[in-house]
Amino acid sequence: ENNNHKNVLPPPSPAELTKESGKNNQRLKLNRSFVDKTKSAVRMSNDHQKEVGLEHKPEDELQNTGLDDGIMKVTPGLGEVGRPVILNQKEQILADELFSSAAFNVYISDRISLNRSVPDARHPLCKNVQYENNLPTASIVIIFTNEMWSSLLRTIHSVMNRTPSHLLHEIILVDDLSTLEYLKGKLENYLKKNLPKNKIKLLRMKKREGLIRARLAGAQIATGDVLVFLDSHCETNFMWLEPLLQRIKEDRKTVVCPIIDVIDDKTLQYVASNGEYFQIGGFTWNGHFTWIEIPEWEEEQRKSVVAPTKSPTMAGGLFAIDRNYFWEIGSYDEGMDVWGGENLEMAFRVWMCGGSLEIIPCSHVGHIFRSFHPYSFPGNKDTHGINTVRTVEVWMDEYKKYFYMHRPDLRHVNYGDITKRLELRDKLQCKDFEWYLENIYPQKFTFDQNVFAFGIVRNPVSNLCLDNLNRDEDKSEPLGLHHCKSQKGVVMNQVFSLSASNELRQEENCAEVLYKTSKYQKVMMVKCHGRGEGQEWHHMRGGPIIHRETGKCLDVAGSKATKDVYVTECKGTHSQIWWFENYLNM
Ligand code: UD2
Ligand code: MN
Repeated sequence: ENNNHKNVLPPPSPAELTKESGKNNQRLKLNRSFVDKTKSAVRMSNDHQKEVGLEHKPEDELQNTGLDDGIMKVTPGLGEVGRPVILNQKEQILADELFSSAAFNVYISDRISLNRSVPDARHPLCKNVQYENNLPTASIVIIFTNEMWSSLLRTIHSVMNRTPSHLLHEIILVDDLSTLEYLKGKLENYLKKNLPKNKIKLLRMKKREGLIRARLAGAQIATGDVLVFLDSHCETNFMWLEPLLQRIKEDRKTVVCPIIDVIDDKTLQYVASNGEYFQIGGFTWNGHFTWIEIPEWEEEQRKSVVAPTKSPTMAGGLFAIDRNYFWEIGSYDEGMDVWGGENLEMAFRVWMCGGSLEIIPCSHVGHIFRSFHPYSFPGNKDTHGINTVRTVEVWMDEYKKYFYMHRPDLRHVNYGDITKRLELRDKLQCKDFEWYLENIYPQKFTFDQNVFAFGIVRNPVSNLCLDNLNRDEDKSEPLGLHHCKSQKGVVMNQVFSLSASNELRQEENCAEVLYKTSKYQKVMMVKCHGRGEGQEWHHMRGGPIIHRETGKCLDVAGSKATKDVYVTECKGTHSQIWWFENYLNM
């Protein structure tokens, strides 16, 4: 697995956030086990069959229906109101075998009605919001490559079931060269037979174009007022479309996103929170999308918890945009292949060129977040990386150096021709990236801004440097030591800052002493909380790095390369001396 090729993770639910970490904290790493798999689950075991009116199936028949053949095997009642489905042991084995073809539990998906109901995921206040009668109409563009039959059709049916027909101009399906047999003739027939002809268009790509060019092709044939893009494994919620259209009617230069609810990849549970807590989009300097908290000033500015909320970036899959504005603002970069990076590109472009990007809390759409890609990447290219190079080269100005710091492997990659995109930026007279950071994402941490010191952090005697040892930055992991790397700028694991608020930090993670009892205390890298406390460190050029709360010093003694680092009693020994690569006068 390519470590740089991370999938977009689902936003956290409140249940995932511990009480302590509270609202100020960054999200914890996704923990799929937070879903209570037993509560209100409809079980597919024999003793629960009466409950859902399921007739007994002999074992050998079950064996035969394991295959994903694009045939629905619906059990009435299963998964209704978005409830999780729990399989018995035998079925779980069949389901596990199918899992890799879809990256979600397609065995269960095939057994849930295409018209299943979902829980109302909206904040109660949304029920009082009034929408105008004459809203603009929508062209819903759904792109897919080898999507499973049941998830694709459930997406389409959920749109049909929960969208007022006068607002639904059309659904445009774009098949990005699927090879699954049932997505060919059978799909055409199904649509003809079961869906209103005048509302459905099906477009087939002649070669594998990737999601960016597939969306462009769909947008080209659309004729509604607004374009709405959806992934091919979604379920729309109550009144999902009206709030999006309303906002675009008020301001045609706003690109709007629903809150994306989690449809659990293992149980197909539609996870509905109380609608109050959600996060907005950010990015990391290594070029990935990430969920961030709503900053205080935005909470104040938006007046109500259900009012449109400005977001620096978006996840990418689910959004609505005025159709003419989509083309005016530069649609997509058609030089981007397969998957990844187009969402940050569009977010930077929209903000920098005079538009805005918002999450509309009263609009909810569920999405199956998958932990790997079930489809191929032609040529095995890191398309996320290369697409992101195109993005940083066009939009990030001198800030691209931070990206390359993390991705030295992409410094000399062939990313194709970007002249047209640079011309676009010029033509639209867009603002620069510094403006974007200052005005749209001022909370974004930059290594060398508002810091006392930054760069690699060396203990001269041992020639060991602080190093995150490539550990998972989304989890709390110990801080480590490694031989100092000599090459400047290609040492992302060893770049730290001593921030103006006295944090020893890397991107969104701060060093903290968590176990305050033992003699050698480990230092953990955890999400920065900005409150000082256990995350406050003091340091002067060439002196010790002192943890304020415990009064102890970072020490290489008792440790060695590629091992964790500790704090010990401050003794003024050589093992407690540190130099940052750069000190700034502040
Ligand atoms: C997220 C977005 C996705 C896209 C991506 C970054 C959400 C919920 N999803 O990843 O829309 O912005 O980040 O690029 O925000 N597809 C094709 N051709 C391809 C590859 C994919 O048509 O070559 C389709 C695929 O069938 C799916 C959609 O594109 O309907 C998005 O792909 P994904 O679901 O694998 O992406 P996801 O949700 O991990
Ligand atoms: Mn998706």
